[in-house]
Amino acid sequence: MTSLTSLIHSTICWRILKGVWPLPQSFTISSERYPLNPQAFYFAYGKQSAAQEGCSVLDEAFKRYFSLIFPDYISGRFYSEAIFILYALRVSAGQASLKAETVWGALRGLETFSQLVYQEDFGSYFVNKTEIEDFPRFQFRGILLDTSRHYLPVRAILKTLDAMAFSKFNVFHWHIVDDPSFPYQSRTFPDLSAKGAFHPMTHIYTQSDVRRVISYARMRGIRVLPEFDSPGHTQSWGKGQSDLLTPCYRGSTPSGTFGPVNPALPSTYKFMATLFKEVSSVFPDSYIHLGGDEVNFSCWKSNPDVRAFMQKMGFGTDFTKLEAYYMENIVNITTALNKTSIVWQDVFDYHERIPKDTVLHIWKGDPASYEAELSRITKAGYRVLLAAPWYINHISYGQDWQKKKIHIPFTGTEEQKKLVIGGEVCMWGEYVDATNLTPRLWPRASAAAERLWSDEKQTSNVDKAFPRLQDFRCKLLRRGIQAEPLFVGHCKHEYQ
Ligand code: CP6
Repeated sequence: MTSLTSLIHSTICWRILKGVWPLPQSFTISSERYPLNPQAFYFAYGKQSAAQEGCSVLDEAFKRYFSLIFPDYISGRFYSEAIFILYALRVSAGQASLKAETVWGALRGLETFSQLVYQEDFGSYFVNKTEIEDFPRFQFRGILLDTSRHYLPVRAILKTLDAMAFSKFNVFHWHIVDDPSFPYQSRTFPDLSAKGAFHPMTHIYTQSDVRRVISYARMRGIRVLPEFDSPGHTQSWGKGQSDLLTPCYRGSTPSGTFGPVNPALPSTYKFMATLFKEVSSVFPDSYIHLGGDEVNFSCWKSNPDVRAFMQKMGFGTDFTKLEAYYMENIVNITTALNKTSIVWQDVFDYHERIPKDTVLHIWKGDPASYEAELSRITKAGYRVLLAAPWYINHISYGQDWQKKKIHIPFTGTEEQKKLVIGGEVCMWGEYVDATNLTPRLWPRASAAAERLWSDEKQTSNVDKAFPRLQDFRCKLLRRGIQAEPLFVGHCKHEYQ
């Protein structure tokens, strides 16, 4: 088997390899190429395959990938049968086989296959003799979208899910509500969106919208992780749920403004238990994100009832104890609902009495500080998710995609290393809505996707990655994703 690096350099494989993103873990590709005739091409389930026709995930994927592979081909017949480890892909004369243990592995393999097919100048399709065995480096490869700072129409979310599948992302972290607006239409508390959304009819996600997003994501092998961030970041919640937020005081009288969720009232926990019961049934994923970040203590400090509660609980004047108490209660609520909690790193920083299966999400700081945090959290035995290196909403002049290829830092034992479950690209929404979401995400997020999928040694050289990413970006354009250019150049099929 030829080594991967020499393959990247060999001219034979140049055009083929340069379009496959993220790079498979092992790869042999030959100069022998086969023409593909869309009229004769079909997918079929292997005789030995456990999945057969009727498996909706793969039946639907075969249809999608047929059109992705043959973009110009219109009147094709489609056989809803097909062939095909995570996945092994072998392309030989007259037949390609894809083997996977799970339908999700088969989806990733279909994606790779679709990226291997290319078109000559006169339009005919080719694929080269190829053997691939592939698996992801991390199990959790996410993108966060923030639908509270700006409402994102469902179609913008679906488009993002399409593009996520092209880069092999598998988690959509839906930061659905926050201070500015509450667009989630709750069945049990309809006032939350009726009063807390930017608009009660047009700027909300109905139950059917949410179901549509979840099923669209599932068909592409993407889980939907909902975040209901509290006790901070909850200003919009207060509009539709009275007595939930803490009244702030000026001196001895309420000032008319409100702070974080009121942790001193039993009604708060009753409300949260009911809300999370609903959320855990609407979102089938085993994870729920509970937030817990950036709690400002000044309002709690100003409120005499909160201070009295602190005394009663023996917290003294340590407000981190109060926050810890609150988060513990919320985590217990979701644990009782059989869900695994994910919380922002702040929760670990306050205290270490959270259940050991809670996942900590690192979002703060420069490489030195998140590396230290990574080391502390894994030393305590918790699993972590890394978001800090990939703030995609931050932009700077030049080729800043290269920064997204950041080396994943690590100082610690092998045991600690295994606790890093993956990473996430965060698109905070202060300056992003449907007009600029796609070009800001793509192809920059793809750089992070490759870090999360591929072998780091094989893919860390940015000069070598550049032409592959440029080609991948053209592929995104060809597939209708308005991905921004990396640098000077052109695509054979420009965006229209
Ligand atoms: N919103 C929420 C945000 C941020 C966080 N939580 C945030 C803060 C600072 C930066 C990036 C994001 N906008 N709810 C922190 C997780 Cl630099």
